Amino acid sequence: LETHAASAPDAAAPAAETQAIGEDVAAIRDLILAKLKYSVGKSVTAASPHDWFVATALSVRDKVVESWLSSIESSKRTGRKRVYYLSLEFLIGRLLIDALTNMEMIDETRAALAELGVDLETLREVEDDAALGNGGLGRLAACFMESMATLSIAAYGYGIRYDHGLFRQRIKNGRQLEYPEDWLSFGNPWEFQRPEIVCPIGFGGHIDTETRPDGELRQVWHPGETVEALAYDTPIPGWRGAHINTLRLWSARAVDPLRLDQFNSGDHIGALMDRVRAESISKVLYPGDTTPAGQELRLRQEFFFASASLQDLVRRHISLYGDVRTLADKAAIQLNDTHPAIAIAELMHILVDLHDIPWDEAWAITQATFSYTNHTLLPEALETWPVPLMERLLPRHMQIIYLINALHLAKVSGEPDATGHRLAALSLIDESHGRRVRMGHLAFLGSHKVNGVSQLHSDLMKTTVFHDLESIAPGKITNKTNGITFRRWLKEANPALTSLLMEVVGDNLLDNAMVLEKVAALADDSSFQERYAAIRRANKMTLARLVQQRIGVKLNPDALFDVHIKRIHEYKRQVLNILEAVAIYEEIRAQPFRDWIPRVKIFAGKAAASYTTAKLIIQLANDVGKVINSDPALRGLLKVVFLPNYNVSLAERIIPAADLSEQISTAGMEASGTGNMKFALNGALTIGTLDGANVEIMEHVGSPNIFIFGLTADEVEAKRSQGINGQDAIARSPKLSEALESIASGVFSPDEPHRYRGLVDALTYHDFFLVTADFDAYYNAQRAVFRRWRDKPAWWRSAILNTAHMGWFSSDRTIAEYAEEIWNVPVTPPGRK
Ligand code: B1N
Repeated sequence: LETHAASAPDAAAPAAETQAIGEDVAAIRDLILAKLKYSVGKSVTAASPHDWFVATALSVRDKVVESWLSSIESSKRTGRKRVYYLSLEFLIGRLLIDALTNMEMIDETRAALAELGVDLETLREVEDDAALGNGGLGRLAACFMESMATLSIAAYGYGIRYDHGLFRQRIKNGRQLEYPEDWLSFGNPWEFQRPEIVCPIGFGGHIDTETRPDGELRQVWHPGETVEALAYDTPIPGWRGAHINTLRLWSARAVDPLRLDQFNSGDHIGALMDRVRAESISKVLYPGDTTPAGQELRLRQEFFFASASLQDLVRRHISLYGDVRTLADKAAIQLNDTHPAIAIAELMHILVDLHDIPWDEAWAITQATFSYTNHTLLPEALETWPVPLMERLLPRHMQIIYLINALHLAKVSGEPDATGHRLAALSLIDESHGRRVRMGHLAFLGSHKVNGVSQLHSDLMKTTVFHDLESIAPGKITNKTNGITFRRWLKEANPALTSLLMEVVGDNLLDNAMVLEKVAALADDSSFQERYAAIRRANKMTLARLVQQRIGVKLNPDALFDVHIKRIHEYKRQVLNILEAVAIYEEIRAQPFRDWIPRVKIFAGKAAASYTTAKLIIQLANDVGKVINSDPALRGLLKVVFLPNYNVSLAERIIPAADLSEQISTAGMEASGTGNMKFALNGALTIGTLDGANVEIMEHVGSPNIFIFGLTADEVEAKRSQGINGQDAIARSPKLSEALESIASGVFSPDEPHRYRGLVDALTYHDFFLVTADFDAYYNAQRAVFRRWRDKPAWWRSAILNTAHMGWFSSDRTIAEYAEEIWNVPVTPPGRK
């Protein structure tokens, strides 16, 4: 008896826990069944996987909503300062696994579904990606939303609820075809329509001048056209579900659903014209902007969501605090690039025209409220709008911009170095090719802080586009190196690796990523290396199955998986990688029995529909793959695959299976990169240039554990100033000239031998991205990769050290820096609430 009593607490504890989990599982199972029946309207026997997905999503959503309402209530009660993240893009991906993970319900839900004979992995796959973004900028916004919730910041994301997200890519005969994406066709279980939250958005019209009771003049804008912005809210749970924020996306609709008189008089289509025109604003992500109509639609999108968001947050502020003049104390607005920069003029319009705040005071409030993140220095991506278009679409905002500019230029024109050249560089209006409004300048002037997204990029901002503005506002530019959420990019994408790491560092890994450093001590431990390598092997098997299913190519899971996945762009230099593949192909054919390392080159990525060269690069990758993959002389030693329709979900599959991460942009051109961080965290070694955040990744993982090659940003600038002809570099490199020659002569395009003539000519005579200049350095870096790969303990040591030293790249760290240095809001780390 005594023995029994003494041992009882130990023995009883796990039993009680198991029982609690058992109860949870039963409760979750019953809730899913109730959702299936009463919300989906299906019986167990008739339910499709999609029905089960909706029932499961609704059941976890109940828990999310519970916590969401208390988060909102608590922010209200405590009078906390709110952060508003304005972004034209949120590249969210799927939400089921994310919500289950952050609500810490995943194991119980998997078990509950298993009791019902349903596999959670199947449900995961039927969810459509929310692809409301193009690439890194939109994915960053999604990672930031998750980290802001995790750190209990009272934050709102504001954007557009596009009916159609990023196009679906199909590859036909090696060529990219674009199809509309239709993520809402089966409904969206995560969102709540808010029919009561509707903001009128004006366009065009005219301005009257009125005299106020106090004798001052007031400008009154009478828009010629009004559309409505309708709110849809999606709750965003942070890690452990302790705090939940709102992503509010606006959908456009006409004030009147149709012109009834016109309809009844027989003009059924004409009666709907206004509606079609209004709704086109939130129809598609990134409407083609090669035509004036396309450009105008893009500007309408930008103003539509900026104005709706500003009206909404000002209304909230006034209802809570009664006085718009305290806005900056209670609200921080972050502009995700210049796409929402018109919000600066909109806030001035609200303060000055609608609330009678004197101009100078309004400008001080505006600057104290806004901050701006720049994401690119590429001249073609710096937004400018033709003055005539702005005057027609937003006449009052154009007036405001002119006044901001006049006061700004008046301030600097008194300075001794105020030459015409300098004033032209500082002006909000670019006069060099037709008069255009520089949105970057507007965002800079209207903000108290401006940041770049990696140290190198922030430094370059000061010497290039913002050189002159920085000189009149020293210290305004700061750096906030990007980060990624480890909940999605470690735990959800690579659960096996996460479990292994937690065995070492403890189960607070996702609360404080810096504990990963503890893993470094095991980098040389052979049994740890074996377990780490076995997880990679399993992930590669899974990916190989997916590749076989999707494109019918069989991959050897023991080959080195060399992965290049991102948007297709000349500066990202997919061509450099393809050229190396061609060079290796020629070598293996020439010397088939050297001890080649089996290798798979994996490409994925979308090209903008109007970007002809990028589409040709996709075709080249596919053409090269077709020839290489079917050449028996290679005996499977080299494969080149292009996986269609790259998106967040595909990235979650590919990254945990990668051995080598390609980050090979021309130095100085990739602002940061965030894919680079996802790979290194999951233990792929990077082959890369000293560009963007690669520089900081090298500093963290250690230069022996990353393969850096090529010209630096300074060298790129120097080289370009001497000319960008590639002939010398080609002449010096037999491997490069041979590879270019075979591509140009049609070895990979026998059906159209001259298909790549133009591409090769451009590299030869006008190589702006310095592919030819960097080729030999890249080729040699790839040989260094092979040497490491042959030495397996050395390879796994480097891989483990990459994982161990990537904690700093958590978006929790990035967001904590924004909170402290830009927003002035407190953060509460998870795990100690
Ligand atoms: O933003 C990412 C960075 O990691 C990437 O290096 C950077 O290229 C990317 C116009 C953009 N910069 N600019 C854009 C997106 C859409 C658009 O219409 C520009 N995207 C980036 C996150 O900082």
